[in-house]
Amino acid sequence: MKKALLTLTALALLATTAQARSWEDIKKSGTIKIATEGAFPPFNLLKGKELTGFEVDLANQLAKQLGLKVQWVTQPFDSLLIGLQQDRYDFVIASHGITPERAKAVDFSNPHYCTGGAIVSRVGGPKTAADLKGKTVAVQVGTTYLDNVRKVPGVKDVKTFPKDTDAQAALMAGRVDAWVGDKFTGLDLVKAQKGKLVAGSLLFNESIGMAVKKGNAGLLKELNAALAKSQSDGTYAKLSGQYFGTDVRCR
Ligand code: LYS
Repeated sequence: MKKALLTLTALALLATTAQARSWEDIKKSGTIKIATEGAFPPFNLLKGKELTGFEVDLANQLAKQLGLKVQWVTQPFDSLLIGLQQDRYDFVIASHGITPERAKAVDFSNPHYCTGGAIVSRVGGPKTAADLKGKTVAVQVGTTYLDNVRKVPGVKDVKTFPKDTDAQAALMAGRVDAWVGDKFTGLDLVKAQKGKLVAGSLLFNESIGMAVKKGNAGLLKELNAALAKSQSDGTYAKLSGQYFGTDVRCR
């Protein structure tokens, strides 16, 4: 926790320096540089050289609408917002929950989907927050899952992993009692491990947004406008249906 807080403080400081590319600069160049994690199915996943997922398709559609080509960058989840501060790309779409701490360091778009953090365990394992008492829980580092599991009273140990898939593997291998992660990821995981894993209850809800460098209001306005259009003209609903069988926009 201490480390996460320090990192965010450092980010807030950095936010006041270096210049982000303005909307005019991006438009003139014809290409927008977007960063994601590439290790978070079904939202963003790098398979070989192919980047897929709901957020990847959505961002590609938004860029197309804005008349821009896309250059993708993938890097570990916990360094994505730092890279944004260093002007390594124009925005991040990587399932970041909109939290007050993060909002001190970056500016968030209107939410591009709504979700929650859910508990998954092996059959017979903990299913509710109360069940987590005395248990060991696996989560990805730098996430809202970590922050929220820490708030559950009586949890014995929280083990952090660089990637969400590593945290899931720890659950499957029996090294922890439960995994806390995205509810849609959890559903896919339980389906893939049919009969071995069970979905427990939701620990918290969150709105997910795209992040731009603090103060990059021009780019934020364009992204919000493109998202609103996609949500009103049926593009978003169609894409969401393909990935989730339901419309995941915030309501
Ligand atoms: N939604 C969670 C968060 O905001 C996790 C997102 C990405 C996990 N690979 O921290």
